Amino acid sequence: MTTSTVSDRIFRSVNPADRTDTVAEVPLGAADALLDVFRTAKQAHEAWAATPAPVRGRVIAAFGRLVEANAESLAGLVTREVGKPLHESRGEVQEIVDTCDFFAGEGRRLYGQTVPSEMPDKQLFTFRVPVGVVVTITAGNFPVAVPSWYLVPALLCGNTVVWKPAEYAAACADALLSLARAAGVPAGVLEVVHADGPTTFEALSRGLEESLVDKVGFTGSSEVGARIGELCGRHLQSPCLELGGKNPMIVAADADLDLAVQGALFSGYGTAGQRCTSLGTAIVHESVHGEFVSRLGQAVEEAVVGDPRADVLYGPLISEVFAERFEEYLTWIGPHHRVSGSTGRGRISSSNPRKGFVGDPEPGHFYHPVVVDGVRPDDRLFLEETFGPIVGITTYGTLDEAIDLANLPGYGLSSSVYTNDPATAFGVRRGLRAGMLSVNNSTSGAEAHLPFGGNGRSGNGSRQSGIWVLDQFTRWQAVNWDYSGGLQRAQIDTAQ
Ligand code: UN1
Repeated sequence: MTTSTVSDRIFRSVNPADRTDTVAEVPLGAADALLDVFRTAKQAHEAWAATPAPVRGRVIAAFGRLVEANAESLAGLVTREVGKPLHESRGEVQEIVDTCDFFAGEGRRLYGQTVPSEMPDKQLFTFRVPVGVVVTITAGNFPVAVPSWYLVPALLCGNTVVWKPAEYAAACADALLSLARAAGVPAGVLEVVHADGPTTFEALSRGLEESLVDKVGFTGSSEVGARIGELCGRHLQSPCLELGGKNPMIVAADADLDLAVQGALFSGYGTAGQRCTSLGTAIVHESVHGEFVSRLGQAVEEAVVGDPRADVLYGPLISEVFAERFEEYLTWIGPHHRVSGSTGRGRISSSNPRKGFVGDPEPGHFYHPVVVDGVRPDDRLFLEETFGPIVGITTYGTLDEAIDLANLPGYGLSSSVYTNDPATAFGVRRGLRAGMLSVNNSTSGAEAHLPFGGNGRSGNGSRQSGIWVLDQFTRWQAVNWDYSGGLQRAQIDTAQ
């Protein structure tokens, strides 16, 4: 950020595992300062768009190589700043490398089409044109991988990018920016701004008004996503929205229950339940429900939680905000779901809060895993995204019932079904509104080159990753070239 973006407010990003280690102190920009950065990005756009796409692709390739070479320190920073276990942080960094691998090659494709004309001596073409300045606002749960899903394709397509990361992931953003600079991404082409939510919203609104912002990409809550969608809609823009999820897992009567429990453990409690793809509710066939509850209860009892530098299932929640919201859920659950043992119905959590804990739990935002059996369709736990280590369980009889339950919360991001029967798997595929479905795998862990995104409260149908995201960061331009020497009139001269 340029010095003009500095306001007098400093944000202190702290390690959520101990809440004393200061990871970064960043000045938060004022709206005027953000507008200055949008202008810088606007000015930089022409030259970057004129840079041949294969050359931009080489910059992306260099960026990927640098991220790979610095993977260990970047992963360590992710763990330190947002509390993700080191093995997951390494995976997150790998996701950037995969994204760069994919898009470096796209620099030599970025195909348009040649299209036949209705008329002789006329040729039609399509070209992909960069949209201009992309402003992307990202969350802290994937502080580097998910941002790379915006930055990498947007830059490759010839856009300039202003990235506003979550404040509590500021150091990760600055580290990624440094690697991008070292790889040859010029100043102005990619900028990071640090700001709070209201300031960002004000700057976005003015930036859209002054035609400084051509595309908004947002990953975060459905509520904020809806506000961004409204704002963009007023300027006839369609943002790329990647929002929340209440991701269902359907466990059919014929499911491999051990596999299903492993999937529930990973996607329900991995990342402390703070992925947009985290498991929300397991919808289990009534014939295997008792067995599933007992095996998941046991797995949860044995789970090791704690210091994210150790080999744990998950570490702390990312920050105060997440912890407060999760506390509120726990308080609500108290009177609504009675506690019972790990094999009965009701709320199950480790009886000894220190059991299986690595490190000192006192100062950090640590929470034990919770399983809530018997959630009903009108239950808050059934309907709302919790973003914490908690999984609800309910039962179904017929597949249609399971599909209705899975769609009921109104989200539509990820989903999974455990079955060995193709008719069940494809029946679920047809019936679910989710943008992503895993068969015999968990709701989390999408690969970096398939379309990622959701429907309903999970997004506006936009997709990230792979070739599909190119439609977010380019616009089609249609060209028709008439070399007949006469005026050929479409529809009129070709009418029979
Ligand atoms: C997110 O939580 O915002 O599929 C993204 C997954 C990861 C990405 C999650 N590859 O779980």
